[in-house]
Amino acid sequence: MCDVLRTEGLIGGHRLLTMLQLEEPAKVAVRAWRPGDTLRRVARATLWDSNEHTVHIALVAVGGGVLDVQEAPGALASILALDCQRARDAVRKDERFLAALARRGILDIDSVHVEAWSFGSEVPAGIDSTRRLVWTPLWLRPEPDSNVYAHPIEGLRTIVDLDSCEVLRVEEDEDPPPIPLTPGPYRADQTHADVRLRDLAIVQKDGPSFTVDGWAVSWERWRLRVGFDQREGLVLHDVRFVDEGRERIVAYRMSIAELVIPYGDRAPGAQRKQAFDTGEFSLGNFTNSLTLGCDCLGEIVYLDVAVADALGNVQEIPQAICMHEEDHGILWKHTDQSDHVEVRRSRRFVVSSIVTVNNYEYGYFWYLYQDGSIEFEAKLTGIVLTTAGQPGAPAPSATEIEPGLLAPYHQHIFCARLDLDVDGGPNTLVEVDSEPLPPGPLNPEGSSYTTRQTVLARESAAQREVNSFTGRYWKLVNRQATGHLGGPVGYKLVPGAVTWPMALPESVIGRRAAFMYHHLWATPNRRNERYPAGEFPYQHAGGAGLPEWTAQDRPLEDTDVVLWHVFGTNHIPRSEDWPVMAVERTGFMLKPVGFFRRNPGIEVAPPGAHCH
Ligand SMILES: [Cu+2]
Repeated sequence: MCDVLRTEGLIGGHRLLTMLQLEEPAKVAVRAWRPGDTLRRVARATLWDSNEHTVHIALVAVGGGVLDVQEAPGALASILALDCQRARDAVRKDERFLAALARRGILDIDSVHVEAWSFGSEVPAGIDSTRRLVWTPLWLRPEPDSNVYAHPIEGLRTIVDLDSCEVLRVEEDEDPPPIPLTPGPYRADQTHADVRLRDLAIVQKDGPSFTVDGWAVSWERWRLRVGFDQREGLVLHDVRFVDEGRERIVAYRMSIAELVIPYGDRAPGAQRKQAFDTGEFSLGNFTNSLTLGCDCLGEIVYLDVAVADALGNVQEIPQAICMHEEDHGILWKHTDQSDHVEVRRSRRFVVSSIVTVNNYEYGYFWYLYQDGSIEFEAKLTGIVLTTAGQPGAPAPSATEIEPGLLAPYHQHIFCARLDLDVDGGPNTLVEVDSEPLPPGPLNPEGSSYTTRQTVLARESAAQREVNSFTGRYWKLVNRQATGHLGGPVGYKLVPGAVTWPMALPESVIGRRAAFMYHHLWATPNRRNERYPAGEFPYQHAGGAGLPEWTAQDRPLEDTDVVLWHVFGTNHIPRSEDWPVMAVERTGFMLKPVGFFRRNPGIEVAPPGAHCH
């Protein structure tokens, strides 16, 4: 693929490959496919010309030639590893920067950790706003194995043009706080951690209960295809459940389409901390190679993935996706009046991957359950971002975690793109609230309540927030497929930990990530509507993506509905998040509602010999 792009002169020199993705075929073509049919496989290459400042999208037939090249007017490419490297190299050689470090007594540039961060969209006066920029927060590395985040160098940063590699500004504040030199070690050889437990072995003497054929996975009654994308990372496709011998479709494609981290502190330069880890950094690039016994325990099957770099070199990431089974407590239990006990263990199937984006790790974990439920859980770990302040001074938007070492308040806001096809579709979106019946004949005792079900018939009506007072959930129903009592079959989206954006809607990040201001959006499925902040969020002023599409207010009833669920955490750091934070979780569940005749877990056999 990359060879074709190179031969055609589309990559090489100042022509860079920003991303190589599968151009997924139209759903109708996939649905019509039968074994033996050929379906043309096409790759989608996003190209950046750093001389011309243009983005082009090239479609390339797998094993064939270039099919199409189109310019994306006004777009800026996302940030590339090559960009970051060149920007850091330029900074490290800049005389003004070196002089500023020397004024702080730092003479060894190798002791300085420079990061290249996306810029937001607020370009300082005097800099051409059409340039593609990064800024560079700094940390000190006093020893080769130091935790650099313990030692932020506050009050000094640079702005670099990613394409010309010019250092455009060296920003230096007067009277900066001292560099904290408080400890931050977390490596075992530094901490000598010695709290130990006895061995815990996961033994599946007969092997795992799932089979893998390429990317197709079959476990228990679930059938699915696992996928990977350079931008979104882990993706699930074509998720089905075998019900009474019939494969029933639940989801066509599910991914985390955006992850944005707005910071809430006011240190100089802090207004730029609003990274779109998916849309600006292409999260899939940072996928870890996982290790058995550490990242994943038990009988593991791994999938390898590959990403292409800016020059079209393919880099394989072995063991990038982990698949395994977990015991998950009990699935159900009942002891009856005669003391007869029925109990079932719950086993869940886990597909996961972990990325490292600078200081943070994100684990994406999808779980399939034996009662027909699906869960997504993000696991947030790694090291909190740090800044420096005067020890003990008031810090209204940060936690002082060591004297003078500040962890600013911030939010991790995810947006899942859930292309569900409940029982094959078409689907209709319904909001369900529980509420007391009005006092009077309908509710004489005052304790009766009911559910109010509202069809969210258009895009404008489908921009919703959670409501824990009414136990609100949303369900996608298929009105053409009726369950055994005649009602439409459905799956419901059950929100878990959600947050609310603290940035004001009129702020830079409020405009750029306007999708944050609803927990639920719904759109009719369009192949080119893939990311909630738009296709090209890099330095984009905002308005693209969900706000733009849904302004059409398209009808949603009995159509191919895509749900966009916004969730995440508001991270007010604790001293216990330091020096590395224990996993924090956020996510959601999808549960069948009227989809099955009864609890699918009833078909699960008892535990057998182990139960005594
Ligand atoms: Cu955090």
